[in-house]
Amino acid sequence: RPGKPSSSPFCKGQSRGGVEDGPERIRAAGLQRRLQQLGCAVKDYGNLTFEDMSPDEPMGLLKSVRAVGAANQKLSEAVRAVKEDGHTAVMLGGDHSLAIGSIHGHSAAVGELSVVWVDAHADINTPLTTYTGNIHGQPVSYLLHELRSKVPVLPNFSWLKPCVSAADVVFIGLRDVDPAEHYILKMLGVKTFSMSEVDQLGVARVMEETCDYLSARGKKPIHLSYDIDAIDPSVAPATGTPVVGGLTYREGVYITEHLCQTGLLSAVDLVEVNPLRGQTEEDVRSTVSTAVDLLLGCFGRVREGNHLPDYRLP
Ligand code: DIR
Ligand code: MN
Ligand code: MN
Ligand code: MN
Repeated sequence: RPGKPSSSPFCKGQSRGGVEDGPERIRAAGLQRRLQQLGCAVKDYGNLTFEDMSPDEPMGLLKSVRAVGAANQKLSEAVRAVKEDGHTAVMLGGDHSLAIGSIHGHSAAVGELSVVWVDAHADINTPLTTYTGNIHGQPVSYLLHELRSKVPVLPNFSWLKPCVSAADVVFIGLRDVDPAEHYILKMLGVKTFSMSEVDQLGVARVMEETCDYLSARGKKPIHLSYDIDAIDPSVAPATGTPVVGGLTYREGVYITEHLCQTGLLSAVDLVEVNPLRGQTEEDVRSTVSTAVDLLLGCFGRVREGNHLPDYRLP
């Protein structure tokens, strides 16, 4: 299974520095070697570099619009190229505004997608409903056909056309949803499994229902957009907007194992690892190590153990 990490050290979709250092920490934890041990052919496309867009004056509340738009245009092209080469794309962030380019590029290469969004937050504010102005709280609204008329054209975003249908998206792990976001989710009838449903159903049933729901509309390639803040801050504290009451390590990994088994996982984002937000080095290590394990789960690592097909006893 070829896996192709590329990374996007980009932080301007939110206001806390440090998240641009996530990719290097995830690499340093041995992601490439450990994917190779699973039998994956891995190519690291390296870090994308982003031009300075200053002055990038706020538009109303919206921060760093031009930088976010330009970065996502570049990322979209990069992900599209990886997919057109026939590989599974891995995008290491960086903040979650990067899902705009990642999902757009993925869809440009393969067509209609199913999107599984694992996050404490719904990231579906529009430029008009946001009260933080951070675009990492908005990427889903930019991508949905149904919200086209609710998202004004912004500078450096004219390349972006909505490419995902609301019925092809499932959210898992929600526990911090703004009123306008909740209204949008209900209005569009988006499938969500908040932490309440994870508690009620258990993660196994959540994943079964997720896959049944998505496959009822046809087996489309799956884009997994994984925000590390979906995981409980006791395990993954080094992130910009931690929220108590999150997924356990085991629930978090189970999601990736189940999606891997569908054979449809086509691209993965792993975002919002922020080494500067840990109180201690152990906080950062635990967060990064969880991120690596989530990615390994996406590429076939199972907890019962793995061996390569050509393994022989000595
Ligand atoms: C909030 C927080 N809903 C916002 N969102 C976050 O800024 O729109 N997303 N932290 O990751
Ligand atoms: Mn997010
Ligand atoms: Mn989040
Ligand atoms: Mn399934």
